[in-house]
Amino acid sequence: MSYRQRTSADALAIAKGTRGPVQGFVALSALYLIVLFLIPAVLGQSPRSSRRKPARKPGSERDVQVANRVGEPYPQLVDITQSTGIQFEHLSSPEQKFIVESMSGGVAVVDYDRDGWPDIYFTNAQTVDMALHGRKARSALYHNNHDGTFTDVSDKAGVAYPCWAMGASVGDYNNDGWPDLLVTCFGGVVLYRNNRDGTFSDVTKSAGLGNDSGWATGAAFGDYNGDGWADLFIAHYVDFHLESLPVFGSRETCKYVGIDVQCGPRGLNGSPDNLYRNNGDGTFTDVSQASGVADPEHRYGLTAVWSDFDNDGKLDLLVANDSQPNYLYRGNGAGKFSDTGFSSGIALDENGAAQANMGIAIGDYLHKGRMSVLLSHFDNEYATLYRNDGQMRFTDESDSSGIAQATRGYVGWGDVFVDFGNDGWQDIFLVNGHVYPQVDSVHSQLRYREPKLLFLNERNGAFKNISAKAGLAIQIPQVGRGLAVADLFNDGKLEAIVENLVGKPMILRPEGGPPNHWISFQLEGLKSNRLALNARVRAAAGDLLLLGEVISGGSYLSQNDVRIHFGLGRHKRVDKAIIFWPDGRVENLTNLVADHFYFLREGAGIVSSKLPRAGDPKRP
Ligand SMILES: [Ca+2]
Ligand SMILES: [Ca+2]
Ligand SMILES: [Ca+2]
Ligand SMILES: [Ca+2]
Repeated sequence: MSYRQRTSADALAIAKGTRGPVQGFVALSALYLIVLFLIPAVLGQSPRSSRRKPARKPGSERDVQVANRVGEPYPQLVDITQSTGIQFEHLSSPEQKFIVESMSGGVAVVDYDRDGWPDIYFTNAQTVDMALHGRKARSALYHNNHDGTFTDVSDKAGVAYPCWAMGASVGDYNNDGWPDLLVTCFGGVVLYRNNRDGTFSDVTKSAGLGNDSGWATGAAFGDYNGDGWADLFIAHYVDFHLESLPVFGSRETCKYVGIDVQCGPRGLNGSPDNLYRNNGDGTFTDVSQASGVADPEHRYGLTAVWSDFDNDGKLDLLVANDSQPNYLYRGNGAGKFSDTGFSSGIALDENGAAQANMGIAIGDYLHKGRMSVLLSHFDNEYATLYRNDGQMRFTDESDSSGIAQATRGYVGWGDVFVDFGNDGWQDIFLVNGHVYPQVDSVHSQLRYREPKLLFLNERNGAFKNISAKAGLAIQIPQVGRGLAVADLFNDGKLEAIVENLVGKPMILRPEGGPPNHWISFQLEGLKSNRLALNARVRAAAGDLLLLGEVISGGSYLSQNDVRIHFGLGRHKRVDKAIIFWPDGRVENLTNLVADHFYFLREGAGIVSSKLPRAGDPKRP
């Protein structure tokens, strides 16, 4: 069977079609759009309270500031790392002679102490030389001090030395309301149970995850069988062993543009993936084979994201495979999956080629009520933007959107759909950095350190490269890997946290954007999994029709803020919000005032709301 051929099962699914509640809402929401044209826009000042902002050095970057489609200035992304007090540095070997030294650097946002302020966990990895000498690398958990600074609490929390760490994802596997941390490692995974007192316990073995011993990369919690307990998928990359290290430059697959480089992934054996069902008693059972996601071809898995891509109410799973076709597993809601990678159009690019798929971003960048996908790739390729056309059909819009042209020549990793300007349209942000330090010695455009890329949503399916017009910080070349976004300072602006393979991270804060409004939702499941993973919010604010989802994992080995944040442009309220809980319950909320954080509990609607930085910082 050719890669392009549909299976009969896929054809049947397409023929049957589905019309989920989200699609129905699109029609309803069109009414809001009509109403909007009848109401003159009323511009107002944001009522957000003033706060001490992290220090910002004046620069000339404002001279090249760009405007969005309605003429508003796009914010400048300012490097505030120094003012946060974060001292973390990722270790790396200068020559990167082994692929296992090139892939680490995931960053997770997790409010581990539930004070309402996002904290940050940076993973770290030793070099092969360090490992051979019995030395470990120190990962770091930074507590958010509520004043723009962070404090390293790794030792007290007990999460400084999990393993040879790659990335981290957040879930609440025991449904106690306290987020737990899953660290992926070269050599399995570590599950840290949150002890509710600022400390974590390594429960990997007692939870039944101790047999996962491969090179784990992207991990994602999601309740695929709808029993209210978050299950866990873990992608594995290369079957790699320190006892039999492939020799640098030794064969054809260890050379690049004529120079000797590290070997892999091509030429090395891949490693299968695992799905673990949550038993609801603190343990997991390996159901990889029975569920159909075991990856019998041993593709080089890097990132995984759960979402309901065809809006049929059943959770699906997207797995990005380096240099090989991606998996898009369609779930039947009862524990079985079928791979629709090829029939959906997402396994390969539009030319039928498998790319070096690294990071996954999902977002509804066209306000269609469906989650589209962005995948980051290698330097001789380009980032692929797959527009979700419904019913598990995706169209490769990389060229027509302008993304392909602007991302060629870069090695992309962490990627997100993010609305830094709060105008209600999600832009695209990618971090880059080459795999081989040796490319600096080649007389070409290739460099080990690469700048980041920022694309403005043109609201018509196209994106405009504004990387040179959003401040100097993102133009500084680095060896980027992980990327997460979060409203770190609870002021309605989204920061980006970039973890680099080499040296310090970079935290970017949007400054000088338009006085747009926003809204933030934190969800708590009752019958659904407590962290409300894969719950969705559809919000209508005037002409804006927004879709957000609570997601575990994603980007590249990273974890975004689990709160759903919407930019609202000049709209001072959300006219209507529909909450789609994972267990199928649908709740409607109306007339929500903007510039507030809303806490929603399943079945109880709004439990509380608060203004930025106002009132009791404790969660309800
Ligand atoms: Ca916190
Ligand atoms: Ca927990
Ligand atoms: Ca489950
Ligand atoms: Ca589905």
